[in-house]
Amino acid sequence: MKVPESHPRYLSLITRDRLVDGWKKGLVATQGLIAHGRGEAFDYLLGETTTKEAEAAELVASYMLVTAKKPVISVNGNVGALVPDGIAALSDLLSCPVEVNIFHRTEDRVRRLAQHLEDHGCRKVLGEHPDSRLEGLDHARALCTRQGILNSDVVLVPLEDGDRCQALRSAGKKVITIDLNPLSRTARTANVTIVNNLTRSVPNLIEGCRVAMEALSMGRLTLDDVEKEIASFSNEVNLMRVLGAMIGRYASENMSFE
Ligand code: PTJ
Repeated sequence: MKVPESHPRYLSLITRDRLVDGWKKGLVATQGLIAHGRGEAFDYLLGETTTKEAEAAELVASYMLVTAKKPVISVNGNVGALVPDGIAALSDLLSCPVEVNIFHRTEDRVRRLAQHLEDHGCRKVLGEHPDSRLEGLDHARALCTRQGILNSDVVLVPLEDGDRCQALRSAGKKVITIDLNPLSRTARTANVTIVNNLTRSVPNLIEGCRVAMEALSMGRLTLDDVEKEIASFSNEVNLMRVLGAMIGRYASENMSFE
């Protein structure tokens, strides 16, 4: 069935189709479809929009990414299926590798995801031949590469697992995550949590990094400004505000179902 563009839930429906398509191609884990449903529920509460709290987190995340020495983008099945072009554009801008790192690991899916990312323009895709492990994890997401995640300083991990987020932090990395659930362990463990749909957030990050890089090179922004902005961001406070915004939208006396 082709979803008509006039359908009020067009965007949501084609996003589902893209994920199902990714599942049929062996990119997305079956469990990824369930995870997406949970994300959709939180997105509904957010009003399916980029909130000002998400914008604040995206700005700080962009600053962290453009000033990182060895940034890396970790990609799982859902991310690869939903935003491959965005991941390619962001990694290009940052000149950083992309590392396939999946929870429900099969070598076949890793290979398919790596090929899919390359087909969408990612120049350096790691993860097919892991040569190290993150300490403190007993599952496949521990597998990583020296060229990528192991020696990185800043890791962007959309749709992370809480325990790997903790393992990355324990290994001294700065972790940026994109997660629609502000209550998840990942959201509370990361240095910066962007509570937004990754389909909206990845384009925002590309623009945020582009603007920050240009401002830094033109001298309109200094490294000092960037460091101050990063240091003044509190993930905990931002998450509380997101929760407030979710509840406030529905608790308001002016609530309407338009
Ligand atoms: O490809 P694999 O094997 O690595 O598996 C990927 C999944 C997503 C299945 C795996 O990482 C997993 O089980 O994730 P969780 O623990 O279910 O967490 C997924 C989180 O992502 C939940 O908090 C969802 O709310 C959130 N989420 C789902 N879709 C989106 C999202 N956040 C942002 N944008 C989305 N589109």
